Amino acid sequence: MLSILRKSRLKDKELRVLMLGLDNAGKTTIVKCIMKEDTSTVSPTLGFIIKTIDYNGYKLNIWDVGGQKTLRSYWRNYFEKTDALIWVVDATDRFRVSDCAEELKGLLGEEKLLGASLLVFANKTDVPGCMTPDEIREGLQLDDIKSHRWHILPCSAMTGENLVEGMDWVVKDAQQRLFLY
Ligand SMILES: Nc1nc2c(ncn2[C@@H]2O[C@H](COP(=O)(O)OP(=O)(O)O)[C@@H](O)[C@H]2O)c(=O)[nH]1
Ligand SMILES: [Mg+2]
Repeated sequence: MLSILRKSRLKDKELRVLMLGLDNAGKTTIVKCIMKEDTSTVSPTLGFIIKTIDYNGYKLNIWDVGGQKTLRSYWRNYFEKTDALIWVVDATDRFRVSDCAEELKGLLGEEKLLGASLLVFANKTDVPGCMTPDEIREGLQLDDIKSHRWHILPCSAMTGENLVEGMDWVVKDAQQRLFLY
């Protein structure tokens, strides 16, 4: 039943993308950069923002949800019908890697997210000395993930590096699943 629902939504070329990560990772800035909006005035997201991006004929409904510790318990209200989860990591934040790994692990154990593919954005790679994608891959133990298809990309919401490539992967992965069902 779920796969039929998915299929019809894919036919409509609409994808629901959930953007999550710890606070300050750069989620809102990434969305703004993709939308070609001014990225110099971003304030912490207290609730959620939905932005619709037209990408290659697909409508990506991107849900940008606040990541502060007090807000994380509300994340589950947004899980329903998620096609892709974009997990944004602040590559300069070495102190919160384990916190970040823990939160991601919790999400991947959520039943409602089982059908979603996972894109990990290692953001802020414009900052010298930040963690490499390999370090983040290790820190988040991505190689242990068996429940979801995943992909990691270094990116920057300041330069725009790899943001389009990330959306590309999300759409291609969803397309592939359409053929698998
Ligand atoms: N240098 C750098 N700073 C960034 C980047 N992305 C976001 N930031 C900054 O990180 C801070 C948090 O960004 P924000 O989008 O509010 O994070 P969110 O809490 O995940 O939505 C802001 O001061 C942004 O300007 C990036 O790619 N490079
Ligand atoms: Mg935000």
